Amino acid sequence: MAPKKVLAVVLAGGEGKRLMPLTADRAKPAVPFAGKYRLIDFALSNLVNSGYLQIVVLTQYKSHSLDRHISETWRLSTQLQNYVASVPAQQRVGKSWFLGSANALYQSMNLIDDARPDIVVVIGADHVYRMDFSQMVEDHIASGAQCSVAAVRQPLSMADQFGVIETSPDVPGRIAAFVEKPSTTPGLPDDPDSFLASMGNYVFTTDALVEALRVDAERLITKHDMGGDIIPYFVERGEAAVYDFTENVIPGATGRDRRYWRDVGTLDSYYDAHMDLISPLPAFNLYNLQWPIYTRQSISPPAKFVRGADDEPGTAVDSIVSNGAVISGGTVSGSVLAHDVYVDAMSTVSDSVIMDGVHVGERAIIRRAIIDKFVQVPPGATIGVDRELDLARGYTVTPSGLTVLSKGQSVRTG
Ligand code: ADQ
Repeated sequence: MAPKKVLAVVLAGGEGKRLMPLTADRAKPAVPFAGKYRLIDFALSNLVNSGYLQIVVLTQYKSHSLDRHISETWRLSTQLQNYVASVPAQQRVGKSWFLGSANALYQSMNLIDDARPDIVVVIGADHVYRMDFSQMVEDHIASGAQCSVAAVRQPLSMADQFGVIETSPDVPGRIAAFVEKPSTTPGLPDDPDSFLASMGNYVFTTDALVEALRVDAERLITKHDMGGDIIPYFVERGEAAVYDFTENVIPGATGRDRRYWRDVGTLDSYYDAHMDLISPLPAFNLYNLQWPIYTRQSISPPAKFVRGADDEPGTAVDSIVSNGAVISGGTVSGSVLAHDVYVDAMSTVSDSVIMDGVHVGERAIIRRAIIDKFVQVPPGATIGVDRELDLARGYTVTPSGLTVLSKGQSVRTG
């Protein structure tokens, strides 16, 4: 059988309200992650490592830093007709911007017409994981379905954040019911505390997808949403199959890392995903170079650890420290430091995510915090030490007690 031609579409236009203030100034897929990446690097690396090199990224909301990152980082060989193209909303169909994720695809139908693929792989851009999509495509073709939905088990308490899949008792692998973000759902027969969640990654047979988008566009009652409208359309017709993520095999992935998938749509899950990186045997292994995660190469010099003004050594333990960081005295623990972070003498940074260019002044204390780029923490300042004080100073404090500072936010002392 001739190999199928595959076009990959990355949905990257969502607003990411639950990641505010990190998304105040950038699209969610452009949010920095793990010191040197942007969230979209995981989706794009997975596609490229799967062998899919014709990729369009549909953008809309505050897409400048996302577009810049894609054009600077993701240049594939155009001579071989390979590309990662960032495509903004263009009002090609009527005068509206993208009304939902399905409408983003509908308005971008010209890209499908141009590429003439047999199969369209549609994925989100806000998850941390490794996945070989070619295995899902093979499964899709073998199943005879028109649409396949990648699925992973999640705890029952999270049903309201995901599409919930019920499989058919009669036809193995078929989806019998799909409900987008229900308030509750029953547990699985063999695992009553879990349900089967859609990962927001889909494989479609091209003609069927085009028809589904056309039908959706003409409907009066629709949110033009992939999870809310397009997947239920295929399920109602008995044409949707489930793809079990735990069957996916990644070279070099072992232990817990083999099944790692995390939605980083909230500040707490974004923080937790960072903490998953830093233990000696991490839940997610960035160091598996058999399935590399690609990103932009920085020109920053190597990280440096030196004695501070008090002659005490600068240290970092159970932490990731990126290029350009200088730990000049001070103690860093359980944290992820991005490029060009400066930590001054007698300060402590613990259990925190610190982004590019942040300067931590002498004797400052930072605990359980996410600090966006270029924040200058003055000497003696505290962040994450006193919840009421943090709120009074205008910082974001999550229900679980994380303190979050936005890009360049000014920090007051006293
Ligand atoms: P959500 O992630 O909540 O749930 P959504 O907000 O539509 O769904 O985002 C999905 C992807 O589409 C994201 O990458 C987002 O950036 C993008 N997107 C959203 N609106 C867009 C628009 N107008 N234009 C372009 N891109 C847009 C989805 C599924 C669930 C599934 C979870 C898994 O709907 O069924 O369980 O993903 O996290």
